[in-house]
Amino acid sequence: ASEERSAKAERMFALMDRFLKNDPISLQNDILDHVEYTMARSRFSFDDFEAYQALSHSVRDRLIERWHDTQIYFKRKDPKRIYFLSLEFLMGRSLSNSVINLGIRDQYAEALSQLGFEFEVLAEQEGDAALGNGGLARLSACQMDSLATLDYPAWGYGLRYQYGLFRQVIMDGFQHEQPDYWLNFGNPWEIERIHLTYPVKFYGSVEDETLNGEIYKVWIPGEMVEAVAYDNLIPGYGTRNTITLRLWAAKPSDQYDMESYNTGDYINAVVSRQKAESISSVLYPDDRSYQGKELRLKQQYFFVSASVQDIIRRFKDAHSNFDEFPEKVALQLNDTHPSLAIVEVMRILVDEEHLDWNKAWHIVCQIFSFTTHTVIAEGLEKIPVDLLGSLLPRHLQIMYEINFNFVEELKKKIGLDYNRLSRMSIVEEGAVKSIRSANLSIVCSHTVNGVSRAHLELIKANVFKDFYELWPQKFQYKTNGVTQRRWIVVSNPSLSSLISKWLGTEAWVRDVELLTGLREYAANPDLQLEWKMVRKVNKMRLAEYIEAMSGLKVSLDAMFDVQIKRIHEYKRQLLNILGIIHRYDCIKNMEKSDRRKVVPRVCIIGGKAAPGYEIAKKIIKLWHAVAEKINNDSDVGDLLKLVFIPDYNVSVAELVIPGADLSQHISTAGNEASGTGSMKFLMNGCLLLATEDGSTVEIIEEIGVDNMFLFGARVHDVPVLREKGVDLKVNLQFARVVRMVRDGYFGFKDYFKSLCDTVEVGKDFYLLGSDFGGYLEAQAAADKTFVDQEKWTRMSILSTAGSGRFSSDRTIEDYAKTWGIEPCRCPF
Ligand code: 6GP
Repeated sequence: ASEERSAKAERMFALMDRFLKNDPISLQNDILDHVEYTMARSRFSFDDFEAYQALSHSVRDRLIERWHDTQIYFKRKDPKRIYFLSLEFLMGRSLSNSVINLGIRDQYAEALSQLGFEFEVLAEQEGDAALGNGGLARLSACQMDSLATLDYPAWGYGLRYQYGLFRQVIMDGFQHEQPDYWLNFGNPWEIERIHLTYPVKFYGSVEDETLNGEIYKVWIPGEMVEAVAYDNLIPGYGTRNTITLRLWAAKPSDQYDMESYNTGDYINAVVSRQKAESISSVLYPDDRSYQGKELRLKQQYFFVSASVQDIIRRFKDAHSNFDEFPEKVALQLNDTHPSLAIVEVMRILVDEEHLDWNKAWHIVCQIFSFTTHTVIAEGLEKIPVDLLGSLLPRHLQIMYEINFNFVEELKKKIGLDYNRLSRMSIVEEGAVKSIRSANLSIVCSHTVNGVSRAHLELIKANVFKDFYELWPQKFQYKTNGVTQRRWIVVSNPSLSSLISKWLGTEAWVRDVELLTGLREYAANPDLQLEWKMVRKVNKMRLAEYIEAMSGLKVSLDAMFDVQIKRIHEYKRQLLNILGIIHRYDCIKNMEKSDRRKVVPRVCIIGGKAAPGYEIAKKIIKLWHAVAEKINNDSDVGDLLKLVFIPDYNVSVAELVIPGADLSQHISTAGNEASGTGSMKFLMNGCLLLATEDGSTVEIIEEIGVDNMFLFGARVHDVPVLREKGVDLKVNLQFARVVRMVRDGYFGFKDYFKSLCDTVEVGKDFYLLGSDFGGYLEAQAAADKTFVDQEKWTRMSILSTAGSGRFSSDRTIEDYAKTWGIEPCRCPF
């Protein structure tokens, strides 16, 4: 038998003695083969979409080769692995990013052009994978790119939602939501692993079982579903390493439910079985409020349980002693959403692997690291105990036991300070008894990370003060970053070539600190000229998009002023609108001869409001109402134009960011945990108009306060200003613009009333009134600088030059130390 096996193996190796080739002819053959055999279209007749699909499959084949090699190499080397658990990943499109990371973009472009296709046109066929809401989810995607590029042995784990983030449609200026059934046309970027499944249990009861004289807890589930793995391959840049993002989909379980139905209602029995799939059907579109919904809790446990089972299975393939677990496994909790993983590991170690409690607890305490992405206590998750007890009865028992031990220890340290004990308890007693996911995560993790230095200071002083005082060494920060591969190389190829030309190397794509080398040429007229050309072409691209989308023609000489992000009161899109109304008002009241001095602006905004967030939806409507008036005012013409970019997502960002002159990051100080949009603009040489909030504090350190337009209250001013309020008599400009909206100058008087109320004296929680003056001054400074194009371009070059620290490569290097992992580079 063994002879037979080795003969077979040899035959296999003989067949697989080559890798796929990347010369244009081989690429063409592969693409056409996929047209014919995968798409089942004739190679003599296929359209752009089919060409895109075939192209993707040929790229995927190349990814698979590297992925296999990487996985085999990891298995052989058996390094400590990092498992990144996140309920959301905003991956966007895969095609361009993959071919750039594989280093075969030009070969593909050539191959396609000989077939009569254009790479860019085909790339536009791809839809976005929008399995996330906003900053947190896009950060996860950037970090996956860096983990692969830096050769870390990493796995991402998440949920394969059938419906991603809703599509935003604007009708009469109002937001409507449409389902994003993104898998409709198939997804060539994922690999379905039909045999890689785990059972996930829900409901039921817990019973005692005696085994060899010991009593163990056994969970008898009331429902069981199957988790099926879908692997998405994440290639590194400049390395063979290709890692896995494993997303789980829910399927009805065969193990549990295969007994025949004898109810006579066969059809309904099958239909109700099918309901299992609903667990992974839809992403919750609300990024900051926790609603205590059963389906959400099911989603969290479903993905966590499958992931933990997979991780333990992989560990047991190579090890038999759980003492080695912390040497081989690190788990990262991306916010509190995956915090049930802690309890799931405890449950498996104690109930299934039969480790004693203390030993299991000792292991758990060494493997988890937790990152929080918010600043406000109201944003923290709380799971009602009743809900948890019914859905996951054994987990509730384990949480109680962890909490009991924790509180006992705590009493020894701080005494019987009942207020503090009750604040720190994992269990919140109150009208609705709940589990505080954040407290659970802090108690059980070895590290608690903030996402910027300012964010860490805030959580130390506010939401997690008690814990910080108890365990100061646990609290750290890892400033967020974004990947320069997607946010410069993919989205702004001309800037990318220009940078490489002036630095004399492409090495910055892996070693982004090299961008500082641009500083010495910031005033060089030749670079300035080329820089301006590149920026102009990008503006042209954006202007074409705007015209195609809205019919509006915008002038390329105008300053393109952009604010794109989720719509939130704290992000103050309303401040932006009120500033525009003020600008409009000034233009209208100006002598005609003075209008020549006005710097023309195209104000662009984009972003989604959570479907149930009324005020955010009113902000969107106000933008449209103001745009309607201004854009149709012939008196104003090109001096001021307003554009709303609907359905803002990753691929739209890739188009908008390179074309922006100015971008706004104007949250009330103390509210934006970090902010990552600003980093993308910075890399692309867009100037920032910003408040000193979140990561902006660190951006100032890198590029200098003179290279941006800063304004507004600082964190420590905020409580004072809230207390004091602004006197609207003093702040006449603000009072006037709010009054214009209130009085129905833009129509919809009744509808906008509640929106205007949010900024009335005494209620203006986000301090639009007190920051208004500073905001207008910063805008005026931007206008003044824009007239001096030499200065503007120098500032723009210096922005890119100073953006290196905000690469997710640096973020991941920071995390790697915390996780205790080392690179594991697959040899070529
Ligand atoms: C966001 C933060 O608001 C943003 O400031 C930060 O840059 C980003 O996370 C990444 O750390 N938070 C979320 O998206 C969120 O859902 C619960 O927080």
